[in-house]
Amino acid sequence: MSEMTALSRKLIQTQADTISKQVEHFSKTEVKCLIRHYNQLLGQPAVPGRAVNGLDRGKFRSILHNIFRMTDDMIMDGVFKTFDKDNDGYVSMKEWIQGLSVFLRGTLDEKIKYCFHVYDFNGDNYISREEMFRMLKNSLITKPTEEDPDEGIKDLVEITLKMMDHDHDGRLSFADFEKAVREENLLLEAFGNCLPDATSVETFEQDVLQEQLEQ
Ligand SMILES: [Ca+2]
Ligand SMILES: [Ca+2]
Repeated sequence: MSEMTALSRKLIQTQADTISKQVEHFSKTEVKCLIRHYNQLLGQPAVPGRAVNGLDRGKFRSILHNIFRMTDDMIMDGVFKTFDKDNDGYVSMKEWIQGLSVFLRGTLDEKIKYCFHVYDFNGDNYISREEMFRMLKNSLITKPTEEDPDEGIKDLVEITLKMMDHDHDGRLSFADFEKAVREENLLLEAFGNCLPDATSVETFEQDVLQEQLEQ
């Protein structure tokens, strides 16, 4: 074992000690696997003192696309914003692992908060008619033969509001969203897929989190 390897092992150990206290659902060993994987994704070791900011939007999107098979750019931007908690334009190691804990193993409560945040694009704590319209328009394939495809989407927004807007103020608060999803879990991803499908979660768990078994 070279000195460098011993040093980087020590560093990962220290990082894992800190991060595993700040995230739910992962053991310290799993956090170590996630750190190694994050370093691979980043393409260079995240050494303290060196200016490595994290995954930028472009890199983050291609990871979501390649690993979690997401395709919707608008939703992926919302996912980026949700992972990048301190809003510095980069997903740091800690932000990545915290985000993954909801992504891969989140409880329904955590997923409701996460999805609401993804869908609230301007961060004003409401999902507005305009935000719903943009997301639904973006995720639905409208037939080119339709005279005014926007009309159908507007109708869909109104139907959605009728279902989910419990206090009737024409927008969805977190309380509205939470109540609706608790009554009908399928509404969790009502405005677009922002969580990975079961198969890619399973593949990720096998490829990344069970890596230690071979070492
Ligand atoms: Ca950040
Ligand atoms: Ca909003």
